[in-house]
Amino acid sequence: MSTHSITTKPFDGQKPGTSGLRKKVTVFQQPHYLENFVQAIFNSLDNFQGKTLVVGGDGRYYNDTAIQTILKMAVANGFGKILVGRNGVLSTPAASAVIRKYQAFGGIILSASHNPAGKDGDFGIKYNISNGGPAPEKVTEAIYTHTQTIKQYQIADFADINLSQINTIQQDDVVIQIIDSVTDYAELMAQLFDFDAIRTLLTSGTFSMKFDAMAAVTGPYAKQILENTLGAPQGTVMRGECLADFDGGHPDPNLTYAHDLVEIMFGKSAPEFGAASDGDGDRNMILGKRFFVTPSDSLAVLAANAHLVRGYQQGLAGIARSMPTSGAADYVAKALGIPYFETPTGWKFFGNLLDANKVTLCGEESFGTGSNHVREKDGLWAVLFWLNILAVRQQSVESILVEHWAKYGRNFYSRYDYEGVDAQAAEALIHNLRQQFSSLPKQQLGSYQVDFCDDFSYTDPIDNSVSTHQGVRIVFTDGSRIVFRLSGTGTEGATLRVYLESYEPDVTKHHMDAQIALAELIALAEQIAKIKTYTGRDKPSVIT
Ligand code: G16
Repeated sequence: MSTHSITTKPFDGQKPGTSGLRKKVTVFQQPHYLENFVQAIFNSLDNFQGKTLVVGGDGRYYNDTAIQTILKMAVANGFGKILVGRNGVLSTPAASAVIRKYQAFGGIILSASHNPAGKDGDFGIKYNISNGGPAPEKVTEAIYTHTQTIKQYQIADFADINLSQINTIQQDDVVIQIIDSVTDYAELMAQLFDFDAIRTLLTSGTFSMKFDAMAAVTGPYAKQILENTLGAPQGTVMRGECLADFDGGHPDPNLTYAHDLVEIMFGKSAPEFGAASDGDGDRNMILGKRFFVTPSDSLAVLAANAHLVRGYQQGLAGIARSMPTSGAADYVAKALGIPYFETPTGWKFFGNLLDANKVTLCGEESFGTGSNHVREKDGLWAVLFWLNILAVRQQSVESILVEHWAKYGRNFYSRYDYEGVDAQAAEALIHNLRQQFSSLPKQQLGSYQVDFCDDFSYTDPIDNSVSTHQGVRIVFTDGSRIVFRLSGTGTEGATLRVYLESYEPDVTKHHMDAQIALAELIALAEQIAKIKTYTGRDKPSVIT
C-alpha cells in the first residue's frame, strides 16, 4: 500500500454546527472538501496511532462514497483498526454503542440527521469521542481551526472495500472489520428492557403499534428488534427500508413530517401506540391513540416511570434537559429528590454530566431522549422504554399522561419553526430582541409580566467551560417563557425557532389544546420579536 500526501487549500465555512458539519451533498462533492474536514478531525486528535476508529452513517446518498474515502484516510493517518457498519450503515446511537463496547478511540458518523437526503439533499459528518458522544466544543473548535489552515491531507491508495459482507480485512498493518449494523445495539437494548414483558404485550392480540422508520436508518433496527425479536406482526414497521434518498421524504419525526403515521394514529382504527424515528435514528416521536406526547413530556414520563424498567431500577442519578425543553422533567426530579440540569441545545452538552454520573436520563424538545447507556440520544431506545412502561402499567398512553399531569402539573408547550428564512433578517431579529433586554423587565404585557430576559449562557459544572449566546429567553413572573433561537443544523438560510411554555397546576385545565392554552404567549412572541416584519412570514412552517 502506498499513501499520498495531497496538497489542498482551506474551504470557508467548515465550522461544525449543533451536531457536526452539515452541508448540501453538492458542497461535499467538491474535490478535497470531505478530505479536508476529515484530515482536520485527525489533526485535532492526539495519540490515536494504532487505536480503533468506528465509521458508519445513516445510509443516505453519498454515504458509501464518503466511507471509502474515510477508510483510506484513516489507514493513511495511522489508525490500527477500523470498525465499519455493514454497507457503511450505523445509526447514530448504534455507532455510540459500538464505540463504547469496543473501547474505540472515537468514531466518524456520517449523517445530516433529519435533513432530507438525495443528490440535492444534505450530507453531514461529525466526530464522536471515546465515550461514544459528540465531540465537545473544544474539540469542534480545534477541528474548525485546522480546516482554516489545512495544506495537505493523507490518503492511502487501495481499491474500494466491499462492505456488503461481514468480514475482516487486513490492509497492510490495519485491520478493517465490517460488523453487523444491528447486533451490538440490539444486545444492549435486551439488557436494558424486559423483552419478555414487551413480547407478551405485542403478541397479546389486544395491543397494536406502528413504527414509522421514515425510509431511513432505523428500518433494519426496528424490524430486527420489534418484529423479529419481540414478535410484533410483520408490517408493524412502516417504511422500513433504508433508502439513499429516504424516499424523497423529510425524516423528521414530528407532526408535520411524519404525517402518514399521524394519519394512522389519529384515524378511526388507530393502534394503541405509534412512534417514529429520524434519518439517523436518534430522534423519536411518541403517539398514543389519537394522542401526541410532547418530547418534553416524554422525558418526564420516562423519568417518573424509570423504576418500573429493569435497566433503571437502581434509581436515577439526575436528569438533564436542554434549556428550550419544557421544565416538566424538573418537577419529576424535584419529586424524586434528584438533581436536574439545564444545558444549551446540543446533545454534546450532556456528555460530561453523563460521564460524571450526575445524570441518568437526558432529553430535548427536539424529539431527543436518551440515557447513560450510550452518549447520543436514541430513538428506538425511547420506543422500547415506552413499550416497557406500557407492558407494566397496562394503561393507555393518554391515561398515563393524564395521571402524570394530575400529579406534577402540566407544562403546556409548543415550538414554532420558521424554516429557510433570510439569514441576515434572522440575525437582525435576534439583535432587536437583545436591544430590548433592559426595557422589557417589569413590563405588563396582557396578563403576563416580564420577569427577566437574557441570552442563555452555560457553565459546564464538570469542566467549567462556558458557552454563551445559547438562546434569548423572555421569562415571565409566573414562570412562563418564550425562547428565541436560530437553529444550528440547517443548511439553507436560517431557521428561527420560537419555544413557548406555560405551567398549569390546575387539573381542570389540563385537557386544553396546547395552542389554545398558549395563544396569548404566541401573540406576545410576535409582538415582541416582530417576526413578520423581519422574516416576511405570517406563520411558521412547522409547529410541534
Ligand atoms: C441536533 C442536536 C440536538 C439538537 C437538534 C436541534 O439533533 O444533536 O441536540 O436539539 O439538533 O438543533 P437546532 O435547534 O440547532 O437545529 P440531530 O438529531 O439533528 O442530530
